[in-house]
Amino acid sequence: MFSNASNFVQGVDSAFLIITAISVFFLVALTGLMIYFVVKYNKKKAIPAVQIKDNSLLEITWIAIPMILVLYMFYIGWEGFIPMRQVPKDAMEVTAIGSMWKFEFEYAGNKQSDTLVVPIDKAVKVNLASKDVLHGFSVPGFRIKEDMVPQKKNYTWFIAGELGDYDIYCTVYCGLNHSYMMSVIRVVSQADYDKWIKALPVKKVDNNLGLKVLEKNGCIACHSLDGSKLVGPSFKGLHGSTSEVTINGVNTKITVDSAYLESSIYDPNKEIVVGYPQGVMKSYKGIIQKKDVELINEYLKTLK
Ligand SMILES: [Cu+2]
Repeated sequence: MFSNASNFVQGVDSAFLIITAISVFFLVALTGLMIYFVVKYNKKKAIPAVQIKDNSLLEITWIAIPMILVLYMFYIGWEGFIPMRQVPKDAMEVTAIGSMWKFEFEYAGNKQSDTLVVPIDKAVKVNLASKDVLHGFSVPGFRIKEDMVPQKKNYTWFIAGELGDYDIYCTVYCGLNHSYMMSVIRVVSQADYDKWIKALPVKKVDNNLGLKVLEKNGCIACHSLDGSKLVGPSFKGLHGSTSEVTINGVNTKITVDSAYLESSIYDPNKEIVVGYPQGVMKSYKGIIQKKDVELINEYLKTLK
């Protein structure tokens, strides 16, 4: 009756079905009774109203039955939820990192992938982290959903029971391109997984200090490193390029050099690149030190 996509499908779906069935029963019963009384006690029939004295049996019944029902609904939810927080000791660990606006997955041995590939029938613990703002890690096919919170450790886990691809969505509104923040869990056989992980290249460790400053201050949430246009101009090829900026309402062509970049970090609204809105970026005076601005400049020179 239930899909075998993950070990949580049965618990979540049965709780959902039972709660839906109880709700539908009461919807039909209460609506039916309401219509019956409207007809039966219609004013045109002029049945005189009678005062009713308290009825203990009736009162106990209408308190006890709903109480048992809501406690039961709590219980089946609780029973389905508790295993989601209890990761088996032999689970394989992967770290999922959310950032504006993509998911990345880090495997042991400093390997990284955009798709979460996992072996079938094996417990997988997914450590959840965020580089910038709140993101969500939701896999509807597996019935799991957890937040990725900056500066906080969170996790989820599952055992995939069927081969195939399952969508991952970010379920926390995280800015402009939130709706594009998706990825896939690919469930493969253990042999295919071993082959895949072996072929996955080891991530190059980027020791560039300037990049670290940009990451730490959240700069690359708005300025891409690959040339794509986000909230602000991309950093790619920026250093040394010619740019048209608006200064006090007048458009001027300037060369992007270290001095211009420093002024853009400390006084971002003085010169606005044509085509971008005014007042979006705050000043980083007192937040990014001068020596760090120099590191940024050194890094941007390499980003051709
Ligand atoms: Cu997101």
